[in-house]
Amino acid sequence: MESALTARDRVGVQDFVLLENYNSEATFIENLRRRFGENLIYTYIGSVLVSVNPYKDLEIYSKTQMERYRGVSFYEISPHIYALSDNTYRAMRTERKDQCILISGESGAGKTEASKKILLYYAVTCPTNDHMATLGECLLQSNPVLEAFGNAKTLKNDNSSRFGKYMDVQFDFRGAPVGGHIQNFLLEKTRVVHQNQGERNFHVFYQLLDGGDDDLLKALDLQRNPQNYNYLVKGNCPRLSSVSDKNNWKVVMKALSVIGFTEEERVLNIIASVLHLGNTQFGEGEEGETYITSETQLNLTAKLLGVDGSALREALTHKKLTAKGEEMISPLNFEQAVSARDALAKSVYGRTFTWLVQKINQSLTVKVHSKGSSVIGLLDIYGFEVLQHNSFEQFCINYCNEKLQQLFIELTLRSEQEEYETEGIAWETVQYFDNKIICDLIEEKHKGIISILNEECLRPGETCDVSFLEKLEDTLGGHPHFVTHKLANGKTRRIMSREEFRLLHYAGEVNYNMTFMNAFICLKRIAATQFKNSLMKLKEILMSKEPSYVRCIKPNDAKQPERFDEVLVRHQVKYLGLMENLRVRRAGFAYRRRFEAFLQRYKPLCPETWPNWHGRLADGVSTLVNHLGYKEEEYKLGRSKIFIRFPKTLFATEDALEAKKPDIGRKQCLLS
Ligand code: AOV
Ligand code: MG
Repeated sequence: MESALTARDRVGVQDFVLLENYNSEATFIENLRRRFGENLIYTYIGSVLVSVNPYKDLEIYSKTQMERYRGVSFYEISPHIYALSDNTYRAMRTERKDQCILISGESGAGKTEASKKILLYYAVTCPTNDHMATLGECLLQSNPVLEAFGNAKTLKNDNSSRFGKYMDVQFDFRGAPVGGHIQNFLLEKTRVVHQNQGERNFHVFYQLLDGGDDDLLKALDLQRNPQNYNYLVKGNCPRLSSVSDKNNWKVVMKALSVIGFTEEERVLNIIASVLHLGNTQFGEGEEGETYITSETQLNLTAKLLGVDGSALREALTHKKLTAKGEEMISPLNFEQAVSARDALAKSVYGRTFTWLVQKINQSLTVKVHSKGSSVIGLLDIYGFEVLQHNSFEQFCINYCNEKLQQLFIELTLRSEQEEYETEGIAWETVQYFDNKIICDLIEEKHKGIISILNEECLRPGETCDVSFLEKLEDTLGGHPHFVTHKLANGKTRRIMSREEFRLLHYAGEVNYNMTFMNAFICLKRIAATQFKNSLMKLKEILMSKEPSYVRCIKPNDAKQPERFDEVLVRHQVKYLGLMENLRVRRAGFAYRRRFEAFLQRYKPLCPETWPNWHGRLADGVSTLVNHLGYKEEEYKLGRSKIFIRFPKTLFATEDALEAKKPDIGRKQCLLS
């Protein structure tokens, strides 16, 4: 008893539902902090896994560790991403139901790392299918490739995902992975031509310059130093201290060959052409016409892109208009030519990325169809982010996070409610913030921001920023989550400029700047609608599966180990709704377990259930808890599960078990 309490004090509880004072945020955070201090980065809220980014390598992901978690029940062993992976896998196998794992948290909280650990767990521990021995390897190797092309250093994260990713892993009837499919969501293409101070372009550019051999660079007419390229200098950050671009280049090239990719040359030409495009300069003639200053540069870019030089020149300096059924060519001025060049670079890069995803998907296609196969889906999106200047892309990223939070709210509440209902247990409502109101604000038909954006872009005229903002004000003024410089009393809010609107997201306030939004709005009108539709579709896919959650928390903004910034953590605990999650979980009952599992674990404590109980399971549990002296208000028996109201009841039972079997030491597991 004594030593158990000490352990509990030192390392906290492994499941928040076991906290005595579960309504106290301070206790919640203290539990996280204690565990973090002991390198115990994982804690449960029931079946939800909370993970705090350690910002250092922990020795907890080895093959030996994987073996520890294989086939072991959640509560028998300390919390881990492997436990969640294993549990999900077993649920898929035993219940024959598709599963999904939803990973959320802000930028830098550890989502991508978590998703990689899950994939690694499956690749290593699942049986292999003879026909598809390499599939696990292909699944794993898709990561370095997609990260090279889709991740970049931002101020928040040195390896920030700049695209959303949903990956299905398909298993055959024996539980061997046999196929996979990746769906990518809106890549942040602006980064190709512009980076904020302290940020970088996508990793692949630097990897190629640092890691490509001399002959390759010569063939692509590239120089080693990234500072020579306009598209790589904007952030003033050519190197990363945390990783070696050179080594990663090797990793990416190897990964491409494992995947069976045969078109490296094409991809490299395109990457190089983007850099050359960035260095293409324009001059202004006497009559205001725009021309390209270096023909050699132009021809080189055209060659790499596989297009005709004069066609490229035309595309960069002229635009095609159709008036009254007739095509007209009109020259672009200097600024327009620069925008056309940047738009081309972004488009070429974006399409290459999508094409790469398609190629990877081909290598993951199920080649041997088997009956009774099921799927585990993994969602790893870009985290919520607030930058100094937030544009269309941040709007989409934050909208995506908003949707995911909504799904979490809907499903956790719904599943809890359903559980109490199916088990026939009375349900107590828990108050929580439902962010549906913000999702509606963005996506509702006719009056959501995306709809208004669409309407505005259909109107004739070149600029739509002012009228767009006015229209937003007309339609949404007074909405509790939408703010502009205009106050309800007709006065103006001084701290906001006339060019921005603010959304009060679930995770914080973000000002979106119209001058940044606008440059892309009409170009990306279709993108916004497509993005909205793809999120709707994604939601349907996820809703059809049994969800598990990983809620990632970022312990500090400095990307440092051992630092637990309470203010920052408290903010995340708040907006992720973890306290509400816990209250819902505890609404009435802290702990629940299926009859057979409960009996199996505690049957040594009662002579009538030991060594085996032969009657109805419910009667066995009833006999057992009567023997243990559970009082009526302490527990309830549902149809298939026992619900225990207070943690102390369970602790007492655990203590009794330990006293009975001191050598097993299972108690320690329950606590840490
Ligand atoms: P994110 O995916 O949540 O951010 P990452 O998974 O990329 O965040 O994590 C950021 C960095 O934190 C990693 O590059 C690691 O250095 C470190 N890290 C995260 N999890 C662990 C772990 N379990 N063990 C050790 N180090 C870890 V973003 O994609 O920016 O939203 O958009
Ligand atoms: Mg990520």
